[in-house]
Amino acid sequence: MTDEQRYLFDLFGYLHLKNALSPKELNAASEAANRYIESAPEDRPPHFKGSLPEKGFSHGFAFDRALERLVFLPTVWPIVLELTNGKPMLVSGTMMVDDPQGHTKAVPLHCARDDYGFESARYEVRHDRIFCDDFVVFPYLDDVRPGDGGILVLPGSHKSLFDRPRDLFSDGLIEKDPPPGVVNITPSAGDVLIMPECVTHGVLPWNAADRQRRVLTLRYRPHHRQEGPIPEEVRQRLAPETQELIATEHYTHTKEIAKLEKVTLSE
Ligand SMILES: O=C(O)CCC(=O)C(=O)O
Repeated sequence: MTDEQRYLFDLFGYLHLKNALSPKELNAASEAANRYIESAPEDRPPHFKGSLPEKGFSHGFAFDRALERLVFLPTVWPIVLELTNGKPMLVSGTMMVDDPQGHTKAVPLHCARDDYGFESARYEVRHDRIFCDDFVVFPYLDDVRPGDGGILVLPGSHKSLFDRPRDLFSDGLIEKDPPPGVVNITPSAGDVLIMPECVTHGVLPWNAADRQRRVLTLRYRPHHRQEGPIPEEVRQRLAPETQELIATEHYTHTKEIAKLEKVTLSE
């Protein structure tokens, strides 16, 4: 993690990495995402559920190697290693799709602290490094432009020591112009957004008539936490490096992939 990234992530509670995917990585991931979205559910391998107008396509990261490679994006991997203190684990990787003819609804403001208690997600700085025990990496496969809608963030809220008053910000349901203090982030295709689960965030309704918003939701935790709900048949499809990434381990363990600055899928 660079000094600039550390400063911005600590200050705002999110990091917007522009062009984090190369054009080749983006094209391959985008084509694979379309194969998933456009396929008939009965033609897919087991556990790959989801169809428009729903928003979530389960285990999106595991559908195709082009999507699986995004869990080790070279521009993001050093950040995953820092935030997990060198103990990375991927918990899940759903693909979210907002679509002009499908899911377009707002998602109310939320964060792990609001939903599960103050102790549920940690954000700490120690030895000049940031540590998070629950954070999300969002690779964007489509452009989001001002006015389209999409993700909202309350910058700085990852450090809030007070509960958010429930009636603030239209009871948390923001369907039009974000109120002062709330920011609508508009990444372009190939950008990546990273945020801890304890930053307050939500989603505006999707307004673009000519585009979907396809985003992979890669959820990471330190490897001593509980493994994610990834069924055995889905695990078996993954490359050995990704199988190691999704495994839970003891506090004292060091994964082989965690020793690498760059991870390449071997199969
Ligand atoms: O970007 C999205 O559509 C959903 C993000 C979100 O609210 C979440 O992952 O908790």
